[in-house]
Amino acid sequence: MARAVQAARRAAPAATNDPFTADVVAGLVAKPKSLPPKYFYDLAGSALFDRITQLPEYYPTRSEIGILQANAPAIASLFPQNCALVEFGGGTSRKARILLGAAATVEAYVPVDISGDFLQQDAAQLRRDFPRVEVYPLVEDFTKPFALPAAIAALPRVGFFPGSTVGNFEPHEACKFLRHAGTMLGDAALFVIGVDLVKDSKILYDAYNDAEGVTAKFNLNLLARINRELGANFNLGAFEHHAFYNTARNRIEMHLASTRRQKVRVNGATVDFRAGETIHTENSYKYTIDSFQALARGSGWTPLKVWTDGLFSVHALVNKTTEDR
Ligand code: AVJ
Repeated sequence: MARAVQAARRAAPAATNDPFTADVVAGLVAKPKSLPPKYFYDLAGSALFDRITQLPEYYPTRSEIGILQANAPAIASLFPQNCALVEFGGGTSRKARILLGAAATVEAYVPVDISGDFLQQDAAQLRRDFPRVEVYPLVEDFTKPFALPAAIAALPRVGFFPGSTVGNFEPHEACKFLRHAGTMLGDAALFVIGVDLVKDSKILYDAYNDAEGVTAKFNLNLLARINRELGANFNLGAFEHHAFYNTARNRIEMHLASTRRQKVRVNGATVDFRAGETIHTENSYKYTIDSFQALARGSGWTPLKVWTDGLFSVHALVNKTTEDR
């Protein structure tokens, strides 16, 4: 964010029409305290996430890329001719490139991301690398309904939602998201979704508690971002990264735990913390192949095919009205 904008925000608090401010304040006055994980990805957070994807303990990115590379022709063979590929959360097109390389008739690519920082830059490089593909970047929060560009109105659509980002939703929210996506992508739509699998809890624990501490930095950067953008005074030394696997609910939980009793000023409000009190910053739900297919069926999609390496899964779903593919 531009320095002038930061200064203006500091001078004039309570800009409640800004969703970031409103969500942060609401999350910190709630009991228990929580913050939405979509706000992890400012410039610093995106760079930290990129480091996470390269950690030895963090298998999901490597697994998913391996699955996509090994099965790209099979996945692309399910695409309708001359389709538009719509990626939810397409901050970097690294994974979409694998599909674009294998699907020769894709006419348009629409990356949708809450942060515009990388979108435009990445779009320019994509246009050079795939001259046959029209690129229409959309800066939108895909957890809320949004409109697709008019330019792709006449094309059949393929949704792409990699990274197991679907695991950030509560299962009932994932259902709502899948239904919205079905309406938006239309009757002939295919949906390719990456989903992390339930597995040995030690492997899951280590993936979110890396030895180098990058995941801790990524989690704490949320407080640093709130300090930077909302002029808050979180003491980053007085909060700790806590991540654990909740076996009963099949999810990794990330929290920031206050190491002591303290008060924090945020946008004109004072937030009290008890010693040990946490801010719940992320859920990362894990599914079995069956449990995800059941969720998809209950959300208006028919499972068509699934590819897995035993750690991660990539599902192809088809919008229910077109089962005769
Ligand atoms: C991008 C949501 C899939 O849950 O594994 C990585 C984010 N958080 N390490 C995940 C994340 C901590 C990631 N997703």
